[in-house]
Amino acid sequence: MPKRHFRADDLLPSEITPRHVFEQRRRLLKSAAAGLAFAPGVDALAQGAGAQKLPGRQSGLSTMEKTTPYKDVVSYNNFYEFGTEKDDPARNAHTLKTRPWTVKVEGEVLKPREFDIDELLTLAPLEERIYRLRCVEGWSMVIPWVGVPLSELIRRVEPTGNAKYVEFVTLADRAQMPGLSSPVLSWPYVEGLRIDEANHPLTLLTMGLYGEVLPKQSGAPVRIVVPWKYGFKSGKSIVRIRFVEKQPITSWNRAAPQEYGFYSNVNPDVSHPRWSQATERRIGEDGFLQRKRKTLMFNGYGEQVASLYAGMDLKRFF
Ligand SMILES: Nc1nc2c(c(=O)[nH]1)N[C@H]1C(S)=C(S)[C@@H](COP(=O)(O)O)O[C@H]1N2
Ligand SMILES: [Mo]
Repeated sequence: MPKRHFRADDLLPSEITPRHVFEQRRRLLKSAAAGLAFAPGVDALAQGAGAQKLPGRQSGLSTMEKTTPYKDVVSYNNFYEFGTEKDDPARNAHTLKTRPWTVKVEGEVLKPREFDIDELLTLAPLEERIYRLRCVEGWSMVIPWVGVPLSELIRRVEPTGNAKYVEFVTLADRAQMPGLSSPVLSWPYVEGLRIDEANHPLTLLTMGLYGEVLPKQSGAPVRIVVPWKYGFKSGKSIVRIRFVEKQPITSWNRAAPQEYGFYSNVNPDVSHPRWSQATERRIGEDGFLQRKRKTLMFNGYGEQVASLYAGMDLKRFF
């Protein structure tokens, strides 16, 4: 049987749950079989003591694709605040202090306020959503994230009519983040979405993965996950969310405007100036015989998000 790429929209929720439960059971069995192999690995290095559980109810928005092994999810990261090599964040992020933690929400809102991390965990019932994440560099993973729709936060601060965009600002503390001494990007790391993208039900305010609180290298204690955009739109370790009228200047856009546009929707038809975006390498299944996967428009989430861009020339607004 030819392999196919499952998409969230191919599936009825009733088909998803049993398979997912099955996979989770298999995961547990595997980790049990591996004994303590999980515990003292790379993750433990960055995380300190054993990770705290953070289960979420399974979401019908999950993909049915095979999830990327946990060890790969926590050892192959982009988090330039902790270095630019893929294994730097797992080695260096242990210095990040994730509690206490607050996220300040401000700008064009009627109710500006701070949210404590514990409040973010109770904004709505936590959901586990298995989403693809595709990096602009051409690799991808499938990760069971745990979080709540970002719209749950947005609703509570009551954006004004001037709130056209949302800017996400990451922690920038030299004492905790050795990567800030490099000028590879302008710090703090800034990302942004149009308000309708931010309010889209797929946009997840994320506090965990694989049923645990986020490992530090994955953007603890809170990050955004926007599954139809290249990974860099999913800002990590967020401390400020600003509602603004003008399109924010994001860190990657500032660093290389011809290479990284504001929209950054996964789009196999728009090449990065230095490489094609037509295919991707799924982390964890690399191997000699592994063929590359075709990258899907909007990372496979077109059914849900294409309407956001109706009438827009996505080659111009890349
Ligand atoms: N603060 C911050 N957020 C960030 C980045 C970063 O360097 N700093 N890298 C981005 C990029 S390029 C990608 S691909 C994803 C990677 O997420 P992961 O390491 O959890 O897979 O995080 C994004 N969020
Ligand atoms: Mo990325």
